[in-house]
Amino acid sequence: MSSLSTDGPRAVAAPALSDEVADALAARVPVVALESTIIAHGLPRPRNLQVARELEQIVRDAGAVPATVAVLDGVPRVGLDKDQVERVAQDPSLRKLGFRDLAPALAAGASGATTVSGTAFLAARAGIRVFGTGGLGGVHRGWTEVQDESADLSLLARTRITVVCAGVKSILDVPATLQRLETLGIGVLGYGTDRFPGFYLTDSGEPVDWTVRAPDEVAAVMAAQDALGGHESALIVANPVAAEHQLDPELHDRVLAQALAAADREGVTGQAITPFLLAYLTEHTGGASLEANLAAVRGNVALAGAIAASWAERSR
Ligand code: PSU
Ligand code: MN
Repeated sequence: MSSLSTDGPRAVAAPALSDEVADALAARVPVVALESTIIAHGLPRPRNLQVARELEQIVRDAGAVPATVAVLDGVPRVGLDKDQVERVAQDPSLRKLGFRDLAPALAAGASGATTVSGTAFLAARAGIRVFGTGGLGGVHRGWTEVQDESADLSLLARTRITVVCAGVKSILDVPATLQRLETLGIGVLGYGTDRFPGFYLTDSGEPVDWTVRAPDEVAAVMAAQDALGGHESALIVANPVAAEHQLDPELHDRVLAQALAAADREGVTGQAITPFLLAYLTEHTGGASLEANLAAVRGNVALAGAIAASWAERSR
């Protein structure tokens, strides 16, 4: 039985590492953490399983070991085997677990996919420094009424991990999210750009203060973070989707306005809002938003592999 008993305090529930990930970390082979919420709740079935496998392969092709993170039957796992990846993609009962959901899920023996906040926490606990994903969560539009800000931001303010993403999801209030990243002290680097990427779009319309152009430059910033010491904040590497793969900006703006109106009408809130909006866009752009999302994630995961390789090289 994997659920925690009530017979007093226990040792720390360290995440269970797959053999491959444990060996890689011990040998200082580069490792890249991957989240599972994008697989379980962010992409349509059955394409999501194919994507889960493809992302792991992209990490391997970049010379790193993939570590997909999830909680299965109350066990936090870093590195999944073939059957476990299938379960994440196919089991409709999997919950969506942010950082704060991890403890209740462990205690209940529950299973769930981890968001950026859940994944970043578990990956950092396992000793993994680089994480590749699609777009971060952030401040939702209409914040003044509902105060919906993703737990991704506050968790990244206190977790030493480098997250490669295509900015924050464009369904959000992007300028407000950038303000929060500044307030929280989370570093943001534009990769090959001085514009903050817009997830489905190459450019969110907002600038970014720091630009890097190679994986080594990112690794140098990571080393400087550690040399400075202080509180353990993350580093965000904002990597734009290639212009030829972005969603047509006019289509994006039009369908997003409809999606936000539909969410409002149907009263969708809380954890359900992000999956609802992503699915609405996929459906009403005839799959074009999905392709842009996948192009962004592929690019991020490949770059995460290259950064993990530079980082491993540096720490040899
Ligand atoms: N990136 C994607 N698709 C996704 C997500 C990111 O391309 O589905 C997920 C991440 O797991 C992120 C979550 O942490 O959406 C944010 O959800 P919320 O807004 O409920 O915190
Ligand atoms: Mn939320």
